[in-house]
Amino acid sequence: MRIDVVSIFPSYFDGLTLSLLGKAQSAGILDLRVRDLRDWTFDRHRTVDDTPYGGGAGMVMKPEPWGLALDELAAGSPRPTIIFPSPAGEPFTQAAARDLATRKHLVFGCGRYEGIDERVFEYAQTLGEVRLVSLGDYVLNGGEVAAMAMIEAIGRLIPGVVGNPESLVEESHEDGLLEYPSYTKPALWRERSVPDILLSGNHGAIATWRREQQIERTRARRPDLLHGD
Ligand code: 6GU
Repeated sequence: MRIDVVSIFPSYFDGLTLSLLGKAQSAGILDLRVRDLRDWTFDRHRTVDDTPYGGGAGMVMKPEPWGLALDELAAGSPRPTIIFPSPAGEPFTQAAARDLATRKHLVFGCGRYEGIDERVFEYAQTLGEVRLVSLGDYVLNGGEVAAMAMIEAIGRLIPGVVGNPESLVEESHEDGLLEYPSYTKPALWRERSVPDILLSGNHGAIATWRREQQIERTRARRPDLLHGD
């Protein structure tokens, strides 16, 4: 998979060279390219923002650098998926990550300030499938941290990135429930013991207990997941 990122703070993404996604890049499974939006500006100050038409607080990202960036990154790619992280977008979920992990080419456009000129989103639809995607109901200063979270969630679902594919199955959200609790040695630690059932060797009973734990935790912490609301 190829992933292009456009940002005015490309060094945010340095962390993605670490760990699993770094290995995936060295192995040629993931081709991640981070670009500075200012590379598509031509004035002395490399200006990417301007005041909003109609007035109001803050600044808006100018359309011209975005248009040139998207033209260059989409060139030769048959309709890439173009993702703009935005608190006004659709929710990013594990199902969305699974879907996006099947794409050949993703482009992340990271906005800052009060956002990007609305015409950029319209224009981007002429080049690919455009998605505005939100991490949740809170506000970040820009799309960078959100894009990194999405790239990590998507990247680990690309076949070959996570060494043992079974470890992808029994995780929170993969089956619509939160994950069951995990324990390791020692069996007694600071007067706290591991649940007896896990030491019983009865794999059927362990599977049943884990499922009960998943349901109980989901009821307590995320009842919305059980009721479909
Ligand atoms: Cl995707 N972007 C920004 N700027 N803030 C957010 C977000 C995204 N998701 C939640 N808050």
